[in-house]
Amino acid sequence: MNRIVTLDEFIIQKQKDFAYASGELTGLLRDIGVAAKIVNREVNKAGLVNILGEDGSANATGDTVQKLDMYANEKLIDCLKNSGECCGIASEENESFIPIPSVESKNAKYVVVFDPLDGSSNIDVNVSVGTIFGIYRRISDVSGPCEMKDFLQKGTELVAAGYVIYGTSTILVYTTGRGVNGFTLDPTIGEFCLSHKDIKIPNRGQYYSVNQGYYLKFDVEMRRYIDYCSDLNLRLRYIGSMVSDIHRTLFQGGIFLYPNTRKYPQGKLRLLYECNPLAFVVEQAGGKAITTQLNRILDIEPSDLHERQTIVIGSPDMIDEMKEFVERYSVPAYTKAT
Ligand code: AMP
Ligand code: P6P
Repeated sequence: MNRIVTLDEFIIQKQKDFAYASGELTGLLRDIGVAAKIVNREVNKAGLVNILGEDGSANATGDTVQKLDMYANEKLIDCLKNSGECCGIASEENESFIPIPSVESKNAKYVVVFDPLDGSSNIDVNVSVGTIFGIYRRISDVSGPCEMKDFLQKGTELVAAGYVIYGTSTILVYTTGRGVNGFTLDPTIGEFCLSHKDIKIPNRGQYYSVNQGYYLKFDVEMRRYIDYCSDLNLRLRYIGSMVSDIHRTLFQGGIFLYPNTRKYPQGKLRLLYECNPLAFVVEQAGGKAITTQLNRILDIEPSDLHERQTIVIGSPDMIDEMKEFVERYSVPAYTKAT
């Protein structure tokens, strides 16, 4: 019987690979683990207390806010504010970034981006939802408060990234650029325990994941690739919760696509706190993550906290095949029908 390795033990162990490390990143990662446990507690009992449903407001990006969204957002912000290792936060739920005063953050050198509860429209029907996070080293002068440029960094600058999926079990998956590991929450001891060591995505899988309802609104090259997946008898799996769809893709192989549509000409998913962190994890597991224009997600220079991006992410061989379809069938923009 393998000895239990808790998330805290694992994080502390990994710090030893960096003799010069002060323990700041370790502290921040552990605080994210604590926040995940707090959010998990409420997600698991959401049906029993009055935090289901909508709170009637809209968030910074116009999406209807679920009560659990706001709860998760508040808990994550509280944990990071108290951490002392984070000097600023950017959340899907907040229009601008949240500087954490140096008296609390001891001139910390990290900023955190997160989607506190992705897929939250599924909460009321008991479908898995998730938290997505990314950690950057600040690039502004440490003597002052954090600045917008600390958050608008390319995904290649991420120091760490990961997600928590609140499903049949609660699993935290993260990377710091040296592989990907997964930790399952054991509620009997209240600890995330190492359950998926050194995760590697299969080179290809039997699933493709896309909202088929938008098929007729996709560009021709996307429709041709989706037809190809269907011709191969691949199985369509689309949960409508990005963390859940990516988690399945990571473990079983496959490809997830959210192309541009008329409603979302830039794509729907957010670059900073959805696409980049998940792209970092999937690339570290041996997968690929590109836009429908074939640009590497992690290389994109963000210009806005909430900018949207098209994304195709998953098994490397399947991404390569999809690229061939784009190269073969894409029509130059000036000839595309509006
Ligand atoms: P720190 O002094 O704690 O901010 O760590 C400095 C750098 O060492 C971090 O930015 C990481 O690149 C690396 N590092 C420190 N602690 C850890 C850890 N627990 N896991 C992975 N990398 C770490
Ligand atoms: P659609 C959830 O609202 C979300 O942001 C992602 O979690 C999910 O992948 C996507 O939107 C689903 O969008 O347009 O297919 O309902």
